[in-house]
This record gives sequence, C-alpha cells and structure tokens, in this order.
Amino acid sequence: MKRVSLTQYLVEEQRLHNNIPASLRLLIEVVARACKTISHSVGKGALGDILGSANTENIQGEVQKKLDVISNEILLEANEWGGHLAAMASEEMESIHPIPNRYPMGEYMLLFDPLDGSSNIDVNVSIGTIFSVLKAPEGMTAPTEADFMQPGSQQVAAGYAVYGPQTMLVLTTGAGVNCFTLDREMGSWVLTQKDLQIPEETKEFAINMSNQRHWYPPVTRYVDEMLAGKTGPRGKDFNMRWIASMVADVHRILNRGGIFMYPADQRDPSQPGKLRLMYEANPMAFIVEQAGGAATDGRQRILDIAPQKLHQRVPVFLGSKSEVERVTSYHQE
Ligand code: P6P
Repeated sequence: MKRVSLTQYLVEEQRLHNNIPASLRLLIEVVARACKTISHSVGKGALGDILGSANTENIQGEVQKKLDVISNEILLEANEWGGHLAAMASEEMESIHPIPNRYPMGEYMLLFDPLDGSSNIDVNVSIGTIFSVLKAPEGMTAPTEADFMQPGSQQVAAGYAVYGPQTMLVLTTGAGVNCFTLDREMGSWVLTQKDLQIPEETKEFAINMSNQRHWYPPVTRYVDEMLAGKTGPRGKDFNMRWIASMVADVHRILNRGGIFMYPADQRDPSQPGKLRLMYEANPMAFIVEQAGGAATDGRQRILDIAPQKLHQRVPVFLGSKSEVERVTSYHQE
C-alpha cells in the first residue's frame, strides 16, 4: 500500500466526501497527536513512574490509575487552544470541561474515555483511548451538559487508539472505517488498513463469563446455544475471548469478526450494564456500523438512544451483524 499519512488521508477524504472541514481535520489531528503522547507514556511502564493507582476516584467511583489521570490531562491540554472545540467531556471528569475563556470557542464537542481498560495497565495488556465528536448546537454560547445530550447518530467522527504490540488509530467520519499504524521512528500515523469490514458471520464471542449466574434469560439462552457447539442448535463450535479492554476486544472483532457483549444483569437493575453510552458505546457503535456490523442495547440501535445523562451506562451487543441481530431478537421474545 502506498504510504499515506493521516493528514493526506483527511485532506483527500474531504475532497471525496466533503465531510471533513478544516476545523474537524484539525481536531482529529490534535487528538491523534495526543494519542501518540499517551502511547509514549503507556510504553514507559515502570520506567516512567506511571503505573499503579493515583489514589483518587473518578465520577464512576473507580480508583483512578496514574495513567488515567495523565491521559486525561494530555487530551485536555492538547485540545484547549486550537479553536476547534466548544467543550470536552471525559469518563474521568464529573462535569463537562468548557474551553477556557482565553481561547476561541469552536464548533465541535469532544468526548473521550482517555484510557479504557486501565485495569490492564499494570499487567501489560493492550489498552486504548476512545473518542467521539459531536457538533455544538447552533448559537451555543455557554456549553452545558444538555448540549452533549445528542444521540450517537449525530456523531461527525469517532475513533480509538489501541496501545498494543503496535499503536494503531481506527477512525470513521461516516464514510467507512480506516486504520493507521504509528511509525515510531517518524512519529507519524500511516494508513495501513482501508475500509475495514466486519465479517457478517463469526465463530467467536466475547463476554465476561464470571457474571453468567446474573444474566437475564435472553443472554443465557444465546450464550448456552453457542456453548452447545456443533451438536447444539447453532450446529457449529464457537470460541471465546475476553481481554477486559473494550478497545482491544472491538479491534479484534473489526479485524476477524465476533460479537462483544456487556449486558445488563440482575445484580443491579438500576444500572443497565457497565459501559457508558456517550464515550464508549456510541463511538464504538458508529465505528462498528460503518464497518458493516451492528450495535444494539439488546432492544434498539445504540446510535438511536436519546441520552439523559453524561455518564449513563447502557447494555452493549456489537459486532458481526447476524449475531447481534440474533441476540437482539431473543430480547424481543
Ligand atoms: P470486566 C474496562 O474497565 C471496561 O470499561 C471495558 O474496557 C471492558 O470491556 C470492561 O470494562 C471489562 O469489564 O467487568 O470484565 O472487568
């Protein structure tokens, strides 16, 4: 494949699809640069005094890792000055982060999970950054949380960086999904996979099986049928993977198919699952749909959900279309 940089790709996409105006291109390039910085910090490990707990808690009541806080700061500082954003929101911050008055306010709003899968940091397993871009409402002067309450179908861009054996950036602006690999020697993102397509069929599922006794019947039925293998109702054997890092699990599914599930369960009916709608489920659902897959909460398209709260959680079923449709149909019965 001819070597194409992220910037060249974005400029050429704008010519082709007119869906990446200069301010959005700047936003994507700034986020991509921040992910390079995060990758550098992640890569230091114990050599960089970045492992372990920050001895603080985030809005989710989760103990923050040092890298959660560092990554959040990197994204905030990188995006404040460019004039492309009106506000930001993060898994690591209770309320929205308006652009400081000393900088011009832009037309976009950026949401992110700065370091997803952080329980894996200290054991050297792939983690990642997830981001979502919404347009600021016309005429907005002082951003509020209400301005962020837009369904995922309103996203103008979404992506993630995965910090694994390679550092990769996966991006959609609504015209397919493309993947860039970080060339560490040149410090540049290079287009390495174009127009990723998730295989419609699969033999691989991803779920945390330790929650099995808490699942609702549709999920139990769906998983039991796969576990029954060749002699069961599905007539084929399935494999299971669970990295406990959404970015890594979704990246595998984008490349070889599969279904990722984090369902609601009977432990806490008030909490519909663990994953957050605005900066985990929505961006991943946009990417997965753009790659020919599907993403529901068990009943409706994730991208159709009308958000009520910035940090609201949602059940997630995403990946190969035929499997997502099947498990979703079990919820309708
Ligand atoms: P569990 C990471 O903490 C995360 O938010 C996702 O990245 C991941 O898919 C999920 O939680 C793992 O949850 O309950 O298996 O540890």
